[in-house]
Amino acid sequence: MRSISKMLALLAVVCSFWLSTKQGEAETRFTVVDSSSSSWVARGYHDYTVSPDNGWTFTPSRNFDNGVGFYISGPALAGTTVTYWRLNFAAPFNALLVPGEYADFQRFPFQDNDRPGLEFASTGRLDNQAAGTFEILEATYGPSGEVLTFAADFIHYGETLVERYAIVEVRYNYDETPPPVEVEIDVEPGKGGPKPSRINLRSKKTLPVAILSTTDFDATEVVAETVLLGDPVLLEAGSGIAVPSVGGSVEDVNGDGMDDLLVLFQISEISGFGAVAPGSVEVLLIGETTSGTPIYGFDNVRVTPKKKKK
Ligand SMILES: [Ca+2]
Ligand SMILES: [Ca+2]
Repeated sequence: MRSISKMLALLAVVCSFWLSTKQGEAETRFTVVDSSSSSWVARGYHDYTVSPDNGWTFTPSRNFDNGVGFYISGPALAGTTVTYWRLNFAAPFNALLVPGEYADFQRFPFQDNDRPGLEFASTGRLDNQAAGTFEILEATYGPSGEVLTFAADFIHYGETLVERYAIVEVRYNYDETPPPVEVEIDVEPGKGGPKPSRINLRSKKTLPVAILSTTDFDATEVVAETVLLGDPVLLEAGSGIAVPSVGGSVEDVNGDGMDDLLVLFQISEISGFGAVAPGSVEVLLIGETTSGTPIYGFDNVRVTPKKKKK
């Protein structure tokens, strides 16, 4: 069993590794996916997106119904006249806004106590009444309740008329990458039993590593081309670089009736890039599934030749 503190240290390695490969994916934008020309607020805009990239400012706030508001302003895009959008979301009963679907809203702040509320306004325009549904994908808050990250999609019917529709998405510091999932891996499956498998750094062969399926996880969904392997200690120290797999195949390596993914690494590359070195006792494997979920797993190893004595 791995101790908690060691586990946390390893997780920190995984996370810093992920940040280094995934940074810059947090997204801030306001998009009118589509709207009808009779939508008073969205004005028939479609495929319309503003973001900090084109000089727009996103200012989140907390509204008096315990919900979340946004004031989004900037220079009008070519062919449009809007210089600000205003949004206010609220859950029924003044509850904290959390991820989920909020059907059948009314216009904020005039919604009934047991109904969700949404305000959707643009430069000089606001409907008297509104209907529709919004979905909160993410809402996270800081210590004083300030909005840290937020993502929502909604369909808005101006004056409650479905022909006056607008389909809108808002993202604020939102990172769509799902959190990493720990998976079970086995270096050189079937060899050495429960003992750590041996890696001979002088070998010209490939090193097979199995990513094992469980009832909760289908390893065959891992994309072999995304899989990297290295000693977490060396990766964190920056003295080694994780190496990519050179191929993968689907087979049930442990005979439990569930297909696993067997990925191969060129041992000469592992050695050449210092991904594993004499003295390594553990390897970290990372990768992604077809749906983009990051995965990681650890296995103990023994490495030969051993470190030279000084
Ligand atoms: Ca093994
Ligand atoms: Ca299996």
